[in-house]
Amino acid sequence: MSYSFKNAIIRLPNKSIQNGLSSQNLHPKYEVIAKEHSNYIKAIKAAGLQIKLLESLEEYPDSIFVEDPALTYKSNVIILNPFDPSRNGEKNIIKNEIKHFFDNILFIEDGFVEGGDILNINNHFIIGLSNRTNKLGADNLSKILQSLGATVEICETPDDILHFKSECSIIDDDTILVSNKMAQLDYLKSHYHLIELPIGEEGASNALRINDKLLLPDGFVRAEEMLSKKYNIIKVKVNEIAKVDAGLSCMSLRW
Ligand code: CIR
Repeated sequence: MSYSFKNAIIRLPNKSIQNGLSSQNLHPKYEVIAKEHSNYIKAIKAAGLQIKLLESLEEYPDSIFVEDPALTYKSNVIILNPFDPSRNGEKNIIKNEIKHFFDNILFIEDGFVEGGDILNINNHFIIGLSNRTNKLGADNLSKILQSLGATVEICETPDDILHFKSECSIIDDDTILVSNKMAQLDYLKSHYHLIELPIGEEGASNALRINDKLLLPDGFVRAEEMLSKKYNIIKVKVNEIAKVDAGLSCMSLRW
């Protein structure tokens, strides 16, 4: 199952996060990020994962978002190629931190791909083309994943959504939680059961299913109402983290 995990890598927050990339030019406060991050760690532990904590990296403002420079699949780790120059160097650091946990390490050498654009459902991957992931990168990742036995579909990410997964998440084997914009994608509509969140609650669509728990961004009353009947929800506040366009999935790498 694509949400059955035992381990997670999480990077401790850095003070320079206040200068992280932000589409709205916002500057989150380190102290508030640190509090949200520490609650995030508690939630990941409550979902049953062993956590390997990585040292913070002041020279990379967005480096707590460890999902973007690497992808895990079975006993493999694929080092990706982040598009933004301020983030690209993260890949060389995480490579050395993560390689010991996997049998096989592979690399995207040409083209750009960020982990936020990769949705994994069992042995299938959807790669979203975005301002961060281009066709060359997606094609190269697709070749690697297929060589490992996976199937791949490449889709467009709707305009003005940073990453494909910014507004969708796997919450069951055949079920994807989506914002209204993501619900319009033909590929998703025709292949999966979609749970569409109301307009105004897009922020809840980057949820994180881990084992029998569903981590849900706090503050989305209707999303909670819709999901709490079926899912065992842990609410996690990410208001400050959202100022740098990030959410729950990007702060850990799971396997
Ligand atoms: C960035 O723009 O790269 C960071 N400020 C946010 C990255 C969020 N990553 C993700 O959703 N996978």
